[in-house]
Amino acid sequence: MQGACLQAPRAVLARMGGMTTTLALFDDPPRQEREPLGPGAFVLPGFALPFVDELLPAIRAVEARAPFRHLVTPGGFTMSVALTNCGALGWTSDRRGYRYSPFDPDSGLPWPAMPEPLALLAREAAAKAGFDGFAPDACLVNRYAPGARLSLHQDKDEHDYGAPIVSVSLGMPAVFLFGGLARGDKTVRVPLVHGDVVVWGGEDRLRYHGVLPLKEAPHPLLGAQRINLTFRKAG
Ligand code: MD3
Ligand code: FE
Repeated sequence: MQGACLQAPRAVLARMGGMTTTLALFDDPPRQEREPLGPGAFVLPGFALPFVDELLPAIRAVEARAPFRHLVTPGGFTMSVALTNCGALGWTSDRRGYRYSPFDPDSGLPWPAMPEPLALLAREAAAKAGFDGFAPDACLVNRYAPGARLSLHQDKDEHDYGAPIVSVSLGMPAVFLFGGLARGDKTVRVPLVHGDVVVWGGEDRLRYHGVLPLKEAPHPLLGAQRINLTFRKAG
């Protein structure tokens, strides 16, 4: 729903003829088209909603060729988030390290091509946040079941930090943690719902970030899961 909101419902004070009355609002106030999180980071609430009918079948087609898997980190931990990729490059991890590769290590085949509706959404969202000409070569697809989380990290396996990252949230809501350039910096919590897009670039590109453990709150279209697409210029 386009009018869904970041803030909790709240009471609003209205002045009527010298009297102040409290109106309990049942609807959340409308969110702005573009909410800055930092000098180069913007939430675009509901920006992906007009694309969803095309995104879901495209994601299912990717998943059919490159199934979701739980990667192992170099430290030996199995990630609670399941991942697949599409595009020329895909991100993978094993005991040897993290890397982008043109091949799916499970099948030995190239990753599925980036479906056109996904590439178009990424390009339009980046432009809306002031990054014209974004041409991603990698799309990581993360799938969260209830309880899955992503601990605080930086995205620095890409070659060109000049390009932004575009993130699309689908399905169950999540609370995103947005930190600073050092791991210990304070974090702000950003609730993200189905259809929200976030664009991170410029001086915010290397900020630490993570996702709190997902609460069980089944979504009408996607059930008990959250899917996050992140578009990157990796090569
Ligand atoms: C902030 N995924 O896959 S994308 C990831 O919801 C990842 O699945 C999260 O972090 C998810 O690496 C959130 C949001 C994101 C991506 C890149 C960033 C936030 C960022 C780079 C700088 C600052
Ligand atoms: Fe990340």
